[in-house]
Amino acid sequence: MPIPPPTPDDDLDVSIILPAYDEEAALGDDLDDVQAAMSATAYRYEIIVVDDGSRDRTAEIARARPWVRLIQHPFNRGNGAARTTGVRAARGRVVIFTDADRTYPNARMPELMALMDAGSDMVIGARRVEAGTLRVLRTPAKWFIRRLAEFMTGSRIPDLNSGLRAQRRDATLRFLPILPTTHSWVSTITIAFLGNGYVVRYLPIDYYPRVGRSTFHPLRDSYNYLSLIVRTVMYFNPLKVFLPLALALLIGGTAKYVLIDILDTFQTYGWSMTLPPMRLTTLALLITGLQTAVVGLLADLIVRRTQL
Ligand SMILES: Nc1nc2c(ncn2[C@@H]2O[C@H](COP(=O)(O)OP(=O)(O)OP(=O)(O)O)[C@@H](O)[C@H]2O)c(=O)[nH]1
Ligand SMILES: [Mg+2]
Repeated sequence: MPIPPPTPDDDLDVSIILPAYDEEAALGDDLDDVQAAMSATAYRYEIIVVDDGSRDRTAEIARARPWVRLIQHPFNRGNGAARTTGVRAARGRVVIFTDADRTYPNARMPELMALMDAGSDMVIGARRVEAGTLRVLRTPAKWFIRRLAEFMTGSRIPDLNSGLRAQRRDATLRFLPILPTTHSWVSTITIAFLGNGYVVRYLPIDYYPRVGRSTFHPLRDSYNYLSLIVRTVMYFNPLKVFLPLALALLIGGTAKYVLIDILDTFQTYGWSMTLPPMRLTTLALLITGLQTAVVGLLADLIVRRTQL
């Protein structure tokens, strides 16, 4: 049964968003899978394709399906920008994301919704295996960022940047201003939810090799990845990194003064009642430690004051 186009004040249960950039090889099959899975449920839903400035037949394939809402970026703005556009346009109280490259089991979407209805704020399809393009490069990088995010949020994260996920739209809107236009959008929103006390659950899923050309670029995406690390540290809980760092520098400086500066001086010139002057490196360690602590406290203050 074709879905009537949503009216402005239409309150739907869920909006399924597919960001798509040159995905003519896969988009049609993904859309049909999503439609087959969701039309078998009682949910009131819409399917949104955000065409991110594709140069191939991506838009045409979406238009060929009247039950798809097609939103187009005039030029390529990035995977994250496409997701932000989708969330802004969505009318569902929940938004579900999936990629348009046949890599995710879209038939599992009703299970994501069931877990949302059971009181989750976000449900992530946790991939059992990594099958992404150039996975030898990506696996260690992904492992490090996942462990950093686990340390920062104090929670176990089986999969940080899975593209198949469901999340509350109202909570997502809160964080849109800090979300990047790049691939790091999904990792950042996961950390934002975990860092602000939302309930995040995981659903183990399979992950399939991509259909169509990948635009993963090791250098560009490694840079984005580094900025993700900085953002992860600075946005949600800076003290968790700055304080241990400051303490290490202060303890290191103090230890050096006692065990090297003082002992060295006394061994050379004999014991005296006055403490010897600090050496330059000791001073540098202690001052850097103090500065790191102050920067950490300031960053924490800013995070707390601007808590979204
Ligand atoms: N790469 C890329 N994907 C985009 C962009 N805009 C939208 N997308 C879509 O975002 C989704 C995820 O992007 P992918 O390139 O598949 O990212 P990935 O899954 O990490 O990488 P692969 O292993 O190559 O599939 C896909 O549906 C893309 O079509 C963009 O500017 N660049
Ligand atoms: Mg992909």
